[in-house]
Amino acid sequence: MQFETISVIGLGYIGLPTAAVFASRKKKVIGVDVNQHAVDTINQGRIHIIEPDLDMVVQAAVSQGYLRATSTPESADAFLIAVPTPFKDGHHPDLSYIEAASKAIAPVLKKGDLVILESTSPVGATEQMADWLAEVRPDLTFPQTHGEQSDIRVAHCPERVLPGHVLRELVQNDRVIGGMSSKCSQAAVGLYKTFVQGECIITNARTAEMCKLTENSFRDVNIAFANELSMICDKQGINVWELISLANRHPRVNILQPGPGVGGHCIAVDPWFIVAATPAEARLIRTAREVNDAKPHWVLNKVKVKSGRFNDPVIGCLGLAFKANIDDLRESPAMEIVRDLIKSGIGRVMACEPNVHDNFEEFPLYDLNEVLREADILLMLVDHEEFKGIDRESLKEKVLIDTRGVWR
Ligand code: SAJ
Repeated sequence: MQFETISVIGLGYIGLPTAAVFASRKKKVIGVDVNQHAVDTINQGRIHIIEPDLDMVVQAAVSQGYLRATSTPESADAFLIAVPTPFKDGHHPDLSYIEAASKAIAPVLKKGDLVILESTSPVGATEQMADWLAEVRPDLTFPQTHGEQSDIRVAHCPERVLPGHVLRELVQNDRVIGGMSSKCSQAAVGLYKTFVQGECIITNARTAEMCKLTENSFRDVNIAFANELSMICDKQGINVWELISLANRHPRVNILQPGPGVGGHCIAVDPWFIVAATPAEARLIRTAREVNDAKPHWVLNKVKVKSGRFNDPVIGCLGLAFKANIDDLRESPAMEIVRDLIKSGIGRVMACEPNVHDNFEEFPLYDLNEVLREADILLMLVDHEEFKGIDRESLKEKVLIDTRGVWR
């Protein structure tokens, strides 16, 4: 099957790199986004998100005429939907972006087209998407009613790239391909083989959906274990970092690292999709979410206790991003802690985030040296490279609270 033109719906952290990589393989790519600013920026050969090297790939793709962005879907041979799937009240998945995207592309579909859902989705979302497409296009046949004979092929192929390493992981990672029929899967493999060097492994759509949720829940549960250990060790007077490195010398033990909590828009969200669908069974997965969500409050309490001996302490907070060496503040536990500290009024808060430069107005940011000079209490929240070089000797007089093990 030949895919001359590929349309990517949603030009965010996943859609834009995917569109750019297809374009770099000399495919004609039409990127679609409801955000006019994103569309205009991309059409100027620039990017509206931060991801290493992506600017160069997009610049080349646009200037060579392979990538173009628009806010209105156009005809193509394959459509990839990469829109957000957040949760709404009660941690239930919100599929409204997928619904809007499917209804937007349905009018331009033609016989033989392939539609792929890439967004992380609860089990059943791909079938739901196919139903939305079929509602708008009763003149075409879909796999849920016509199986292998369907006019339109539909598959779920979840993205699994790590922010900060997206361009490499897009190409090198293995890819799970969950078609709604075997012809759907084969078509999707054909498309991804344009650039994927990893293996493309075929399964059905529901298993592919669950696979992505499982990967992120696995990580969440394991981080929760580390976070729980850190709180146990604190009570027992044991250095958790030393403990974990010792336990990890066992050939079958591999504990992750504790932190101030779990952030980002994936690991803190996706496990809830499993819990929402099977609440009675997903007890461990729910508890892990609760343990990780409670960790920022535990850290805040630690600061309050340590502040007790000062009158009006200066509290230096190192890092705001959701993990090291990025600028992404979404769902960041460090942000939550700093906000709550400011609200608590227990002292003067000086926050430092070397990766955020402009357009940050929520509270003042300070230079690292200024924070190191003035703080009575130093709270390490993100293990950015800049903080690893801090001279420990110069901190002798300060109270240190290290949520990341930088000063282990
Ligand atoms: N974290 C810890 N301790 C650790 C590892 C991570 O506290 O030992 C924290 C981080 O500080 C951060 C959060 O967990 O706050 C998540 O960071 P991460 O690096 O584990 O993951 P993300 O959210 O950047 O990307 C994840 C990846 N999933 C897995 O590794 C299973 C990525 O491959 C997915 O594509 C991505 O979610 C996604 O889009 O779903």
